[in-house]
Amino acid sequence: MAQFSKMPQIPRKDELLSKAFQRARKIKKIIDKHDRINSIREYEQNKISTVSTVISVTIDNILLKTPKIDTLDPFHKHMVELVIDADQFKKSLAALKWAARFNTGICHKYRRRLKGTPLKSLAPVRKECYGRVSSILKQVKKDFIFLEDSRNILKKLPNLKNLPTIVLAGYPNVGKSSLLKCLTGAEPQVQPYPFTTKKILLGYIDEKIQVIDTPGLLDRPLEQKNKIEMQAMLALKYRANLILYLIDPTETCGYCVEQQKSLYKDIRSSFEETQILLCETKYDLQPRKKTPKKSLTKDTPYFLSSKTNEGIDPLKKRLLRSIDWKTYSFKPISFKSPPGNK
Ligand SMILES: Nc1nc2c(ncn2[C@@H]2O[C@H](COP(=O)(O)OP(=O)(O)OP(=O)(O)O)[C@@H](O)[C@H]2O)c(=O)[nH]1
Ligand SMILES: [Mg+2]
Repeated sequence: MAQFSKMPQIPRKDELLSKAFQRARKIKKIIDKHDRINSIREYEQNKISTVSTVISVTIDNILLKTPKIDTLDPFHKHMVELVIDADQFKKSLAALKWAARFNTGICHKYRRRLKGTPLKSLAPVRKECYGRVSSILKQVKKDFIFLEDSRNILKKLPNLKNLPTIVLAGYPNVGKSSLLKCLTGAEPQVQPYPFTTKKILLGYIDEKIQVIDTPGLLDRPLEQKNKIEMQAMLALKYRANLILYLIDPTETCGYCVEQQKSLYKDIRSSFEETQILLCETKYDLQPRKKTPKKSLTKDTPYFLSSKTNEGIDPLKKRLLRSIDWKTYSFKPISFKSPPGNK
């Protein structure tokens, strides 16, 4: 997701500490022969300042470049909540903020303490400060790890464009990803088993239409849908200007037509406002008869084959012709008999 791709890599707490201590080690020890104690004092104070600065700059940069989940648009916000523990994410950011502030305060205190410290105790006092800094970061060790793990998940979320958008939906294994490939040239993973697609994938028709391929849905209530299916539901709810509902009449997907029709009915009633086109997939596997092919439902479908490309170009042309650039959506696409792709 674009918003999270700018989030900087989150170091482990030990990485951050060694970076800070290493930077401090590089400070040159310049001793003024006439004022030995003060020059050493200044040297130790500089070391503390450097450690404090490295830690607070690193953490401030993380806080600045991490998007606020609550200000994301509803689709992205829900997607984030689906893939990571958003509450923990906020708590971990707050913990880092606390650590940075506390750390600055401690370092400030020790720098002042050095002012009244005798020569032989200067280095030990500075080391004591290092110990305090380490123990503060130790308290947020898990937060560094959690944030980095989350960043790695969030940066993989898709970058959606602001284009008229079609969402492909249907049971697992019905041919959604194959259709995405045919329509857009995208290279999704296609496998002969269900639940191949585990996250939403994108492709573009002539750079004018965005097509979202979703994980397979099962015909079951929303509360029972798993996190992978929920990504498909979010795409349908928030991003679909048009839904292509795919039915596999050959049942080679492993699900019977009745189940697929029942999900179709569900999707129609859940997304009443959205235009839905029915597509029957794997047309190459269907027995050819001389009489026009009969539809499985009362709605007239497009008959498509991603293997032989039958029906793909007419569908593409129809979609491109139907773009309504005023609303960034699609004009109503009506089917006139006889059913087919002409
Ligand atoms: N013969 C034939 N096979 C197809 C066609 N479309 C897809 N398939 C096959 O059906 C299987 C599933 O295809 P996918 O495109 O991965 O299906 P999917 O709906 O994306 O599946 P999930 O991601 O698991 O939900 C693969 O073995 C494809 O090769 C088609 O038009 N004709
Ligand atoms: Mg797929």
